Amino acid sequence: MPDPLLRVGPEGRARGFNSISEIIDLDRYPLQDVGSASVDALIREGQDALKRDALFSLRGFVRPDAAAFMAGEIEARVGMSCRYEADRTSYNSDGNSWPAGHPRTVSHLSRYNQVLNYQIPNNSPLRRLYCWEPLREYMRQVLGYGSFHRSECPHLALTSKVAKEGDTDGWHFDGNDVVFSILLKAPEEGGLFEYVPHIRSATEENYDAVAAIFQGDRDKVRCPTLSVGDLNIFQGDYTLHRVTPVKGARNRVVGLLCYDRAPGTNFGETYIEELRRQLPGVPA
Ligand SMILES: O=C(O)CCC(=O)C(=O)O
Ligand SMILES: [Fe+2]
Repeated sequence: MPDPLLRVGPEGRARGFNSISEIIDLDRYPLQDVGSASVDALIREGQDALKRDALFSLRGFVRPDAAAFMAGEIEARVGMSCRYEADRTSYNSDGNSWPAGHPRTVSHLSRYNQVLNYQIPNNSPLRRLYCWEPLREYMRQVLGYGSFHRSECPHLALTSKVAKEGDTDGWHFDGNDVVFSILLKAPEEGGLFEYVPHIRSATEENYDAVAAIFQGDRDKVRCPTLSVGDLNIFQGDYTLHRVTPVKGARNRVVGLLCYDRAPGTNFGETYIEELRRQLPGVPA
């Protein structure tokens, strides 16, 4: 029986999606033409969107058949992936203890499967996209960073979260500089990405506003309509965000691509240890 996890044809070549133009809609996003008028216009568009909305979506970035293929490749790996289920706070620990009720102590349920970087094949079109230099260079210019690197975390640089009925990602800030997400498969209902733009900054935590969100204040909560194939970029360390519970039989599958300004970054061991404890076959 053919191994569903392998996609190498008899001639030894990967089947399908071998060129970046089969994966990304380069007619709409010719990012390889660095310095061209069309890429310059796309850079300005991204900068305006980030300033205005703290989120920038490249609509239809991944071609629909490539997105469906990527989702299939990920879903074939759910059985070997980590099942994460925990109440967790929205913040990484700052080493202080905070009084009960403070936003730093409030926890939210997160539950999903996560396929880790090293479980995604080298020839996966999702990885080809992640490793495509013009995308990194384009986003570096959009963000205005002098340096901008793919994360080198063996576990978390490139991952995919699979959320089935009832799964959700609670309110949180990310622990790294920038995440791109690509919706690879949409659920029937729910599984919506919600965020509060720029609720904190490097100098202002704005705890009162965060506490209000936790108490149900919806005033500043945004819920963009995301479609399969859209690539979204947001600065998740300043933008509180979550994914609402998935409803219905179809999974939500999202690709997550991590970047940092400093080269050679890894994620903190705490989350990785939690993940590893929930990986099938890993001793406790
Ligand atoms: O699934 C998403 O759309 C966002 C996931 C997320 O926020 C995260 O993995 O940190
Ligand atoms: Fe996040």
